[in-house]
Amino acid sequence: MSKTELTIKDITARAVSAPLKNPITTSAGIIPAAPLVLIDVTTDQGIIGRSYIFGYTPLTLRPLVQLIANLAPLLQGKSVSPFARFREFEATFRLLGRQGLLGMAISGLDMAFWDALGRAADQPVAQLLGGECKPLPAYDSLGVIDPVKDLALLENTLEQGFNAVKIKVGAGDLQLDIDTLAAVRNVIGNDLRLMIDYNQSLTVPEAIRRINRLAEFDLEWVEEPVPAEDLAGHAQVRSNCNVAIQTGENWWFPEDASRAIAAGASDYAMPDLMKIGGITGWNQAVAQAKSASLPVSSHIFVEASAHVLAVTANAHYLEYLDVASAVVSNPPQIIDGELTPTGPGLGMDWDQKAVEEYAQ
Ligand code: SMN
Ligand code: MG
Repeated sequence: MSKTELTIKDITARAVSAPLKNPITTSAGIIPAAPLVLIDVTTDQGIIGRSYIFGYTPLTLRPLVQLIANLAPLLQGKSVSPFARFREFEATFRLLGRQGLLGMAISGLDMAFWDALGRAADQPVAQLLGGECKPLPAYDSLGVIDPVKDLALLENTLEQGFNAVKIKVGAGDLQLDIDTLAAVRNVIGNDLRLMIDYNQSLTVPEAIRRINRLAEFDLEWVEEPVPAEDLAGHAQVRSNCNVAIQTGENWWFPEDASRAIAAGASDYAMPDLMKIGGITGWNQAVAQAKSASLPVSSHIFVEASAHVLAVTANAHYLEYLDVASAVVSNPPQIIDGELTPTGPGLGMDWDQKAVEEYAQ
């Protein structure tokens, strides 16, 4: 073991319900506050690595905390080597498989390991990986927009200098999508890039019908029009529409990226750090996306995503959907619609008072 190698001493996981600036509204339901598990990996050398994972529903919080606590004895005394731990997790859980809560826990631990390595080197993770901490183009990610009541949200998007915005659609019929997009374009004009996210709510024929009708709104991409696991369905939508199809937030580990790319399911890729296998899994997935010429955007996890996008060959957009700023003492700042990764590590520290206040 080299002199500078970090070793894992202990792991703690705490559940919080972090208030959001706006509830996350989707065609598949509303998330009123962010159900997060905060992970701290302490090392024998005194460095602490931090990350968080997003449970989607409060129902996952206790099981995730327990699962991470159960993983701790498997990790204690081992080196903070994300690559070695990633391979070991894959072998250890070969029979069970890594999808679901276990995959979220593994991915969260991987992010915390990278944070610890960055802190030990006193470097941002982006630099540790060989990249530069430069501003990255971001898009403002909004929920379902009421074409009358919610237009103030878009004014805020413009004030922050974003060049792109995403809204979630599919909560009603095609006419509601048309009314919403017309109202949104009316506020943002024709220069801003506009993405829409169906959150898997349509059938293949309905997706083809709607997307072709909505193409006049000059869409940057249409995200997950049909169920995420229906790769053939996404490929069918793609070949029948003239708008780029975006998927990836539900790819589990780099192997799912391979399957989606092989099926021709997507024009673009947006892996989620918590499902793709953390930073280690991200790097393996985006190498495939680059080879297949798929531009790569991120999915939530604003802080860590900025670091990995800095070393993603085909980087496209960072999704600005901030779920953790209520419990982070130094939340990421959008400047002129862009975000720059900050360190050391992933550049995130907990606001201890807020963590206690929102503890679950
Ligand atoms: C999303 C993000 C976070 C929670 C629910 C849904 C979404 C997105 O699909 O792409 O922003
Ligand atoms: Mg989405």
